[in-house]
This record gives sequence, structure tokens and C-alpha cells, in this order.
Amino acid sequence: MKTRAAVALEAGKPLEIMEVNLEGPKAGEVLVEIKATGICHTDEFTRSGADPEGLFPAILGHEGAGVVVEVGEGVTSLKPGDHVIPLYTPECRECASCLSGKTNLCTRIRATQGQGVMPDGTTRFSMLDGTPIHHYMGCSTFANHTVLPEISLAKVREDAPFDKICYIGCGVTTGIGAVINTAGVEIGSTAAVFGLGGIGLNVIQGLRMAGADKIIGVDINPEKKAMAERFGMTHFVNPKEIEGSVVAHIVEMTKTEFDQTGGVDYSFDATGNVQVMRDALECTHRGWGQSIIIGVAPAGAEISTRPFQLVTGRVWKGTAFGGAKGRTDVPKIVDWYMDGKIEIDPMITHTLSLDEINHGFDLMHEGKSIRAVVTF
Ligand code: NAD
Ligand code: AHE
Ligand code: ZN
Repeated sequence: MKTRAAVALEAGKPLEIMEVNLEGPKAGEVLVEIKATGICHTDEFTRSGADPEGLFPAILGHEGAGVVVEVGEGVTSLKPGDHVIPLYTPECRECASCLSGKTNLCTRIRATQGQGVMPDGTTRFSMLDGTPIHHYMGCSTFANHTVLPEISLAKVREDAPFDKICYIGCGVTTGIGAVINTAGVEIGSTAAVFGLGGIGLNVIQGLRMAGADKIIGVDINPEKKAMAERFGMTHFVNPKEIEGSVVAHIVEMTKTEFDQTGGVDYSFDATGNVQVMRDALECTHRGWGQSIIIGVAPAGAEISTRPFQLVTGRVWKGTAFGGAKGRTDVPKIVDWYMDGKIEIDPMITHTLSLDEINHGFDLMHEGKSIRAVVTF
């Protein structure tokens, strides 16, 4: 079949909207009509050329929602008409990682997914002249239709709006999951969130759900303050407007009559900047502070700190997709949204057509959007 897609032809170039060829689903695969997709900073990271795994030409996008059109041979858990959310972290329930109970990082198809191909080593997308187009993160949601492995799809309820629940395909689950699954934040905790974008706001929402008392948001863009407060931020720090280091500032903010050491119980990096990651670690409390890296850093970037920071009890962790097991957890998060336990709508600041997708990237760069969503 033919479908319309935004294609990343070369690193650093705007996406090009074009008709592409899409082969039908092979064994174990599913053809999905994408109804809506968010634009995550990770799409920009790859489009820009900063991703060491970046391949071109590719159809980017990994935060989608849609409807099953056709299933390949042997597919048993899905049928045409089912509503689904694509998963860049699949859940096969059979590999050593899935069976370990210790991680959400299913390894069943990670190698081929990173090479931009389906598990059989081939691509379903091609240009009209026959040039193959790479898949992206196993999802490629910047296309009106896409093909995914069955294990990379979460079946969700049919009354949930596509243009909102697409965000659960990455940002919502990553932010809330980082708090609940990765950090295990307790009631009454103090926390600092670095980066108040599409991920950081969901960390804040997760912290409020977990019952955190003091939620400090840090961003160099003061326009992010109001939305963060709406989701539960109690204090805002703009590193450009304070005297001295952000670490010393947060340590001071968290000292109490009974604890003159200071430092937050938990911190989260949602910027992808390695200096910010260091600050996030070092502003946590001596003896027990945990810092969770969510941000994705460019090729070649490395983190550093004095080992003394860890010797004195701080813990550095990372999280992918908020530690969530997609087929199990995503349908529940859709229920949370539909039951009003979490909010999504205010964070979707812009809704665009596929033809306007590059404007969505501009809005991200200008700091004007939280999430821009493309609807088909
Ligand atoms: P975004 O562009 O919406 O938000 C980033 C925010 O960080 C912006 O508000 C920006 O002003 C702020 N910021 C930038 N530099 C800063 C600095 N030096 N100090 C303080 N704030 C700063 O991006 P997003 O979609 O929220 O994604 C955030 C990061 O998370 C990206 O690196 C993305 O690739 C990554 N990510 C990781 C996962 C995962 O599973 N680990 C999932 C989704 C996104
Ligand atoms: N390809 C990059 C790493 C990108 C990365 O860390 N991706 C996250 C999801 S970001 C979603 O917005 C992830 O899930 N990582 C686990 C995995 O297996 O990719 C690089 O640096 O090579
Ligand atoms: Zn993402």
C-alpha cells in the first residue's frame, strides 16, 4: 500500500512529507493506522544527528496511538479494529529480561530495532523509487500507517481519545514511571526536577501522586513555571537568576531545623545535559539521595562526578520508558487518564497536521510548546 509520512532524509534537515510504500505485515507483525502522534525531544535528538544510533532515511516518531488494520500470520493478541499504543520498549514476556522481573528492557528485538529494521532484518517502508526507509525505535509513528511487531503494541480501551493518549506512548509513562517504578518515591519526600518540558512535567505529576511534600522545579526558561505549578511544583529555580551554584541553592532550600545537611531525597534529570545530570546528583541528600537520569545525552557526552558523592550514599540511576512494561502497564495508565487520576490535556499545547510537523519541532526549540501532537 501507499501511505503519507514525514521522512527524515538526512541528519539536521527538516522532515519531508511524502507518499511512501508500505508492505503489509509479515508473520508476527501488525499493520496500524496511526491516528495521532506526539513529538518528543528524542525525535529531535535523532533528527538533529546527535543520536549515535541515528539512521537515515528514516520515519521517526515513537509516541503514537492508532487502530489495527491487519494482522500477520500467527498474531493472536490483536485483531483489526483494536485500539493500540506503539511501544518502543516491547514486552515479549518470554526473554530473560522480561522473565527476570528486574527490568522493563525486553531484549527480544532490541538488536534489529536499533538497526532500523523489523525482526526479520528487512524494512516495510520504502520511497516510491524503491529506496528502503528505516524504521525508528520500532515505531515510526510519523506515518499515517506503520507496521510493528505484535509484542510492540499495547491494546487499550476504545473510548480513549487518540490525540491525548498518544502521549502515554512516551512522555506520560516515562515521567510518572520514573517516580513510581524507578525511584519508588515515598509520601513526604522532597524532590528536584531538572527540565520542565514534556517529561519533567510528568515527573512532577508523578511526584504529586506519590505524595511528595516539596517539589522543586529547575528550568532556564521561566515560561515553564506556570504549567509546572499547575501540576504540583511547589518551588521554582531558574539557574540563570540565582547567585552561586544550583546545587548549593537547592541544598539551602531543603535544610530544616532538624536537618542542617540539606539536599533532596530524589532528583530527576529531564534535560539530557550532562552538567545538569551532575548537579542533579550532587543536590541530593548525603546518605540516601537518589538521582534518576531520564534525559538522553548526545553522542560522545559523558557524565562525571567525584566518587565521594557515591561513597557518601548518593545513588545514580537511569530509566527508560519509566521502567514500565508496556503491554501490562500502558492500558492501566490509559485508565488512570480516563478516570481523572492523571491529567494530560493541558500539556498538549499544540495540535498540528502532518504537513505542519516541522513547525512542531520549531515550537520545541523556541520553548513554546510542551507537547505538539500531530493528528491524521
Ligand atoms: P523538552 O524539550 O520538552 O524539555 C526540556 C526542558 O529542559 C525544557 O523546558 C528546557 O528549557 C529545559 N532545559 C534545557 N536545558 C536546561 C538546563 N541547562 N537547565 C535546566 N533546564 C534546562 O524535552 P522532553 O520531551 O521533556 O525530553 C526531555 C529529555 O528526556 C530529552 O533528553 C529526551 O530525549 C529525554 N527522554 C528520555 C526518555 C527515557 O525513556 N529515558 C523518554 C522520553 C524523553
Ligand atoms: N539511541 C540513543 C539512546 C536513546 C535512548 O536512550 N532511548 C531511550 C528512550 S527515549 C524515548 O524518548 C530508551 O528507551 N533507551 C533504551 C534502549 O534500549 O534504547 C543512544 O545514545 O544510542
Ligand atoms: Zn520519547
